[in-house]
Amino acid sequence: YSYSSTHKEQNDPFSLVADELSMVANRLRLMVVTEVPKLASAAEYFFKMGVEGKRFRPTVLLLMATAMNISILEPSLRGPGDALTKELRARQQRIAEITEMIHVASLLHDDVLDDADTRRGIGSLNFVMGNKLAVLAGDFLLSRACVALASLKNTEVVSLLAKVVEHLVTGETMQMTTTCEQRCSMEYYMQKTYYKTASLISNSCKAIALLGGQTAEVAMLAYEYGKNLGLAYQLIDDVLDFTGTSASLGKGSLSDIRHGIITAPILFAMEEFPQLREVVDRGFDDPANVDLALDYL
Ligand code: GRG
Repeated sequence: YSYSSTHKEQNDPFSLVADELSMVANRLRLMVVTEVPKLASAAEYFFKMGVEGKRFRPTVLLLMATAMNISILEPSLRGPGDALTKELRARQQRIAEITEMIHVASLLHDDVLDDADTRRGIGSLNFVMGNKLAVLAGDFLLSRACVALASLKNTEVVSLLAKVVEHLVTGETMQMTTTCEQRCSMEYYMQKTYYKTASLISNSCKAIALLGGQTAEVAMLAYEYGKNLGLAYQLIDDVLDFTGTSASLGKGSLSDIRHGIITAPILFAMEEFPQLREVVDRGFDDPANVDLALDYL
């Protein structure tokens, strides 16, 4: 990574972390090595080249690390070559890897819960290897993530990311609520979205700050930034589910509504058309009801 950005980097900030992202990808592949062949092929499934997804979380985390480390290091310490920078940065890279591993574990379990058959443009792991192995592979990734987390020997960071797993489970459970009375409010949606999506991003941003030796105040700002970014990311994801194509999404569109998941576009439409509430209350097991709801969007 470079401290004096070139013209190319000014136009494309992602190129600042491009090399590091491939290092993260390589390390992730090594982190899931196991001698049990079946488990090995399940665990490495979404870390293989070409199906690594958008890598949004590691990209954000490494860019945040780049921005923060410049601001705390004395000018004499700046530069990729010195020992302090390298050590600090290596620990922040571990957070990028652990975060991506927790994310992939949650995708594996999510696809089992939703009975989804595609992910990242290929067959989901449950579709290809079955539900049982997909659940076990998710558990295995979580365990490897925990071991990597513990090796950082920072109890605050361990608690932050351990709590995220509880949040993922909580958000997913909140999503299972069926009555419109409970779930058809923006407040409920935002809380669920924080747990399901933003908590991982916000807490890992905070971890980057803490491992970078930033003050508690800066760590809190990093958390707030990650929270808002995570909420925005999910809102966009929700809209894309209605507007995207199978090719751009890597899975079928309209999958949220078909799974009965109430997302922001429906909540906004409901504000304008209160009669949509009745349609939502009927549930979306009947495809005709999905079509009816789509008419309001
Ligand atoms: C045991 C870790 C664990 C979780 C269990 C299933 C579950 C509880 C949580 C699911 C959480 C989930 C899938 C939230 C959705 C977050 C989201 C926006 C996913 C899509 O992220 P992208 O678009 O995916 O960044 P890629 O494929 O690009 O990485």
